Amino acid sequence: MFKKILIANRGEIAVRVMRTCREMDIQTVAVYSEVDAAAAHVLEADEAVLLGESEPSKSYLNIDRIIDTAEKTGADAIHPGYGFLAENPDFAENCESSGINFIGPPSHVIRDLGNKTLARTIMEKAGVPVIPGMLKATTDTALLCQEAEEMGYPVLVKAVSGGGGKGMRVVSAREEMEEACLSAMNEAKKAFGDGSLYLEKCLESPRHVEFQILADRQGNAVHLFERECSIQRRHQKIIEETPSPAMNPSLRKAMGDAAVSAVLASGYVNAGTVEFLLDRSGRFYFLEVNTRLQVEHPITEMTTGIDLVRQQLEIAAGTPLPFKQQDITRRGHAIECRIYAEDPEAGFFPSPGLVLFHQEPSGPGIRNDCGIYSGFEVPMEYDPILSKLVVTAGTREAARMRMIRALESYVILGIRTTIPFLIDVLKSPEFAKGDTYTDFIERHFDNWSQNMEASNLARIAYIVDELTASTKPSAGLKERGCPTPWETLGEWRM
Ligand code: MV4
Repeated sequence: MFKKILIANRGEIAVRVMRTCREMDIQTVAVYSEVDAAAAHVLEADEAVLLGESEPSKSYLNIDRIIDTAEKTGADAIHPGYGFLAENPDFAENCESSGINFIGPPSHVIRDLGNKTLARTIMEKAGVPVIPGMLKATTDTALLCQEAEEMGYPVLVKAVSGGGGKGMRVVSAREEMEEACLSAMNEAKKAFGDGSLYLEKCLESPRHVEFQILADRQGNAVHLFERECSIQRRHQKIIEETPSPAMNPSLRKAMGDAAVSAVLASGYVNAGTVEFLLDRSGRFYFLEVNTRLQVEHPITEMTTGIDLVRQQLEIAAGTPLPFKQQDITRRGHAIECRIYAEDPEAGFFPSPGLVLFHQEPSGPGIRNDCGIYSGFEVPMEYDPILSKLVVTAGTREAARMRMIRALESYVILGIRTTIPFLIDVLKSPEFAKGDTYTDFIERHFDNWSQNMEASNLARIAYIVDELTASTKPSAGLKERGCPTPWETLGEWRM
């Protein structure tokens, strides 16, 4: 096993990876940018190295600096987390040629699966159902228009190097096709340096169901069941759960088998996710493979009892998987809510800044993977995720009620968060029924605003707490350099 691992990431996911390292007696190296000098992942690590200025290209995306830091600190492996360099084949290749173990799949597999038409071809050959559409990408708009005629509208224009909805356009009629192609091409070129496009038949209001997989270097592969991730906004997931309310045993068996076939066909090694779309009639189609540990991995951990980071490290170190498919069982229901520093009343605009007060929920069946603390200043430079609140309970309804209770007792003051929005989604009759589709938020929560009474209660509680000079362990306002009400109110007292 590795002796020392560099975590090339920040925030909650870097902290998450370090916790497993500590349990396995592996030393950890954090890397950070100027603005992150006091970030949670820096405090959690055994040692920490400054990468450079705060903009991502100078810090968390700086391949040369990160490899150099791994060499200088004597780290024998790098865990990339998610985002940043996690699915960059050049980074993985650079690690390989520097003799540092990249904790993820081989670089050539990341590269193959990052090419969406090549991925579709691999899956079709392996007998995995793919969405009807093209297997070759092009920049020729005339060819794309001709293909669309044959396929019939509506079609989806997608970027071959895409993912996450960038360079993607729904086209419902011939008149819009050429313009959609040109704008998608432009966007894809800017985002991925490659404007090649292909077409798929457009599925209407599908569910997003994905399977967690693990594959070792010896050629064994298993799945750890599904996650339902349909509740999202502009391709950013908000709530995930497992099991999927849409699933039944025969569909689960068919999709699980397809996920394992996808893994074996692509030469995949390490932890990964096979994404599917499930249409209203119950047919499923391969969408893409995510070649990383996903944000929503904890719900799989909480229901299967398997530490996915530990499995990633064991696989990377060459250990064969310790279980076979039939050994993997799961229990109960888990839900994850992503808590962002965003203002849900202002179009989910980022809301970075000083966290005045942070108090996590606790109790049975609650886990909070968190990257902030009272007094931490959330920087504006990065993804504004603050924490991932995960609950488990025996049934979906018990998990839903537990999540509402946990969200209602979660206090984050000083910045706007998505907590009040999440509470209303969890309480909605549509969520309670399990009617979760990819257009759920647009359809039911397009113009949401908060019940003022609830929002003021939290603020009043905080002010009373400060005014009564409580003995809470976090530093008071004054210690943090803010004037207290006693200094600003003059001689006036309630
Ligand atoms: C689709 C689709 C419908 N039909 N492809 C969005 C992100 C990208 N990875 C693929 N996406 C979609 N592809 C076909 N042929 C609908 C989506 C989609 C979606 C997929 C997963 C989760 C949320 C989504 C939200 C809107 C659209």
